[in-house]
Amino acid sequence: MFPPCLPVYFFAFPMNERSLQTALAHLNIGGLRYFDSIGSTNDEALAWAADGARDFSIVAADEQTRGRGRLNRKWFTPKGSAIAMSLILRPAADLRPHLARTVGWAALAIVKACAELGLAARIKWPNDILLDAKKIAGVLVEAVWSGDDIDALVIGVGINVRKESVPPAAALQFPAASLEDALGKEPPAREEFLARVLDAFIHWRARLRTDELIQAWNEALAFRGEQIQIHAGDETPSAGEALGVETDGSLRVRHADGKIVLVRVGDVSLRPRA
Ligand code: BT5
Repeated sequence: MFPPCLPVYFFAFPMNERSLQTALAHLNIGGLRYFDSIGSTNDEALAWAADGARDFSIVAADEQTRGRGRLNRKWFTPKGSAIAMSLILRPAADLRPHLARTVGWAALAIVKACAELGLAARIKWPNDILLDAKKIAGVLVEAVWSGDDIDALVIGVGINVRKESVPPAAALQFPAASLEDALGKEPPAREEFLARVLDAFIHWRARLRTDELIQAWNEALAFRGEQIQIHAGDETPSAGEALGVETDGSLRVRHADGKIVLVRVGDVSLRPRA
């Protein structure tokens, strides 16, 4: 009887350190730090990584008070409703030439976990995960450097699970939703979904160097073959057709004059063109 009862256990109790440990027990994680409330799990993970955290160590929190997106944009993680997780990786030498693919790897892990719930998620290049054209998750990759070498990577993942996690529209540049919205019913417990995401991280880690990863990234790419606007920092937005992802994770775009450019993973964001 025990295994069939497990999801009921998860539904009946809010996430806490114990329930998270139980959900992740089958994974070979390096370590786990759980917080009821924290500023940013990425900040904690960066400090822990600099202090010697082992590969595949995890920082997770029920609530973030200073959650960050790229360029220090605010990321909302209200308590009791979302996943805020940072994964620490110590990339082996054979993965180092492929680290530009990290954001795609993380996005594909979330896409796979959504597919297991019957949801077809799309990746708004480079770091947003969409369901029904609304953002349900974001990824923030940061590095700990040792001289010119990357010592550790911190992959921050924020996922809106319950409706209450979705910020007010006025705070957003792009529409947002939650797994609960997309499913139209009670979503899985957060620790259960996080375990699926981490399983999927392991699945794709073994394939980080392969063409299969780039192919899957292209298949999940939102706005492929469509006209998009590219916003890079303060520069005037440029426009073009999104052609696909290159082997180094950059986006191939065809401008109106036929010129093809590669947009590198950086502080850029995409919007569909009205
Ligand atoms: C991201 O940045 O999408 C990366 C978000 C990463 C968050 C995780 S949570 C765990 C870890 N700890 C952290 O402190 N961060 C990571 P970006 O592409 O820059 O998008 C940021 C924008 O998304 C904001 O400016 C808002 O418009 C929007 N946004 C904020 N919170 C949101 C939410 N909960 N759902 C959907 N959109 C949101």
